[in-house]
Amino acid sequence: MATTEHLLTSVEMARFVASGFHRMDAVVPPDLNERALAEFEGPLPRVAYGTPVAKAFPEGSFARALLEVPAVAGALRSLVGPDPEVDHHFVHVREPHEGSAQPLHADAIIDTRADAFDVQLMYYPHEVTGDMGGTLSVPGSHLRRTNESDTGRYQNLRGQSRLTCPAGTVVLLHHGIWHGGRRNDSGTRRYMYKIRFNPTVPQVRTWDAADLDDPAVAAELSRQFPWYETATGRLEVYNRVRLWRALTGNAAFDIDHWATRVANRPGRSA
Ligand SMILES: O=C(O)CCC(=O)C(=O)O
Repeated sequence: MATTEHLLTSVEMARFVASGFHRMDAVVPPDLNERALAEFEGPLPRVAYGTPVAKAFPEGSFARALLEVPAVAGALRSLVGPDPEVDHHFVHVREPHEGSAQPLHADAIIDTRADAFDVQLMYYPHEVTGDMGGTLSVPGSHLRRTNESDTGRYQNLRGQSRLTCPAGTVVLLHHGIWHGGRRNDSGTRRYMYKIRFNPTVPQVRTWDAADLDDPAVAAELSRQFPWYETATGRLEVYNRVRLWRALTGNAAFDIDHWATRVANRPGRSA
């Protein structure tokens, strides 16, 4: 897959670590979007959990073509590394005037990994307007580990984002982000194709790390989101530092002493 020219920078990776998503508007060309809409009318090919991408999506298949869009290939490789496995894939449909929304959730059980994550690709083959049930997500929620729909009773968090986008938009998300399909009040079916990827290599410097020492990296990792209260947001900065240490292989990285302070246990080795 053509990736080298489209790898994310360290600043973009840090933005992902802080926000939990990387959005690419209209990166998929119109002919592939049309093909997608036709494909989504039928059943998707069955993919067993943990199938390598090349086997899950053979040459010539729609999904392979989607993953070979250069911007998608580069961003995916930056986030999950080379040769990921497909966990599962699914077409999520919000029916016209369906009358209800999905509760806010994360896609799986509590996941305590601090040094690895899965990536979820969400692809929208047509324009999604404000009344079409765009996916709701909460930026910066991905490292606040929850169990499935334990967050389902939360309504309208400050800073939440209800996606509207042009056709051909792809969003790559950390598996832990709180999200949910919204109510479709329009007369048009809304499609979203999701693929979850599992890494098969350590996710260490898998992007273009030439700008690793750019001060904008720490600025991104320090970013606050509106649903945090000041003190609550500190936990997210700490969680990001732990993930950034793992992603860069730099066990000394810190912001405002948060990770150093809580690891300080003089005279104890384990
Ligand atoms: O339909 C959507 O926008 C989101 C659906 C989804 O991601 C889910 O059910 O986990």
